[in-house]
Amino acid sequence: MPNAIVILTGAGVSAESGVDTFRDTGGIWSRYNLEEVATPEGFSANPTLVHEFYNGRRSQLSQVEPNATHFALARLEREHEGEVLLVTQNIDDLHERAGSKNLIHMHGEIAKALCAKCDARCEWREPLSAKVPCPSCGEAGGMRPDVVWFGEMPYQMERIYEALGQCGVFISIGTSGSVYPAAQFVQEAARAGAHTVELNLEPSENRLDFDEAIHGPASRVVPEYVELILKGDISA
Ligand code: BV8
Repeated sequence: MPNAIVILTGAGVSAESGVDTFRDTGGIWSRYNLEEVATPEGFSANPTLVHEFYNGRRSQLSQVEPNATHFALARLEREHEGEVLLVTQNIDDLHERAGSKNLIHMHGEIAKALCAKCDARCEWREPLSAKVPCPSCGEAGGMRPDVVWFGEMPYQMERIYEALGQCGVFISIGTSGSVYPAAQFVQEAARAGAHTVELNLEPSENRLDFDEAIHGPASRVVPEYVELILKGDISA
C-alpha cells in the first residue's frame, strides 16, 4: 500500500491531557497490583476491586480533553494522501474525540462494557458492578469493562499485522515498549521494509528496534513530525 502509515500509541499520548500513565513515576502500576486488577484471574478473585479500578478511570473520561497530539494525528489521517491506521493501546476515547476515525483499540475501550455470559458489548459510561444486569441477556454478575487483560488476546490482530506488512512508515508514540504483542509491531513493520520512528518522552525499552527516534513531549514532537510528513519531507 503506497504511502500507508501505521501509528501505535500508548499512555504517553494522553499524559498531557491529565490521564495517568502506567510505568512512569507514580504511575498506575505503582499504585495497583497489575495481577489483581488487569487479569481475568484478578477479576474472578475480586470483581469489586477490579470494577472500582475501572470505575475510577472511566469517571475521569468526562474530565479530560484531547491534546495537541490527538489533534495532530487526526489531521494526518485527514490530509495524508495514503492510508493512516491508528492502533492504540489506550482505552480512553481521546483519539476519537479529536477526530481520528481509522482507529483500532487493541486493548479495548473503557467506555464499553462486555457481558461475559452472552458476549454482548455496549456503550457504557456509568459505574459498573457485579449487580448490573446485562442490557442484552438481563443476567447480572457477568458485566465487565470491555478491556483486554494480561493473558487475553488483543483485538483485531489480523488486521493490524496485515497493515504492518504493507506500510511505508511505522510511528510508535508515547509507549514504553514493555507490553506484547504491541512492542513487537516495530519489528513486523521493519521486516516489511517500513521506515520506523519512535516519538517518546524518553528512549523506550525497544528503542534500538527503531530507525529513528525523537524524544520530547508528544504535544510538541508529534505535531512537528506530522508537519514534516505532510510537507513531503518524510516519504511514507
Ligand atoms: C497476550 C488493560 C497472548 C487495559 C493492558 C504470561 C501469560 C500471557 C501473556 C504473557 C505472559 N507474560 C508476558 C505476556 C505477554 C503480556 C505482556 O506483554 N506482559 C508484559 C507485562 C511483559 N501480554 C499480554 O498478556 C497480552 N496478551 O499476549 O495474549 C494470547 C495468545 C493466545 C491466546 C490468548 C492470549 C495482552 C496485553 C494487554 C494487557 N492490558 N491494559 C487497561 O487497564 O488499560 S496493558 C497496559 O500496558 C495498558 O493497556 C497500556 O496500554 C500498556 C502499555 O503501556 P504504555 O501505554 O506503554 O504505558 P507506559 O506507562 O508503560 O509508558 C508510557 C510511555 O509514555 C513511557 O515511555 C513514557 O516515557 C512516555 N511518556 C510519558 N509522558 C509522555 C510520554 N511520551 C511523550 N509525551 C509525554 N508527555
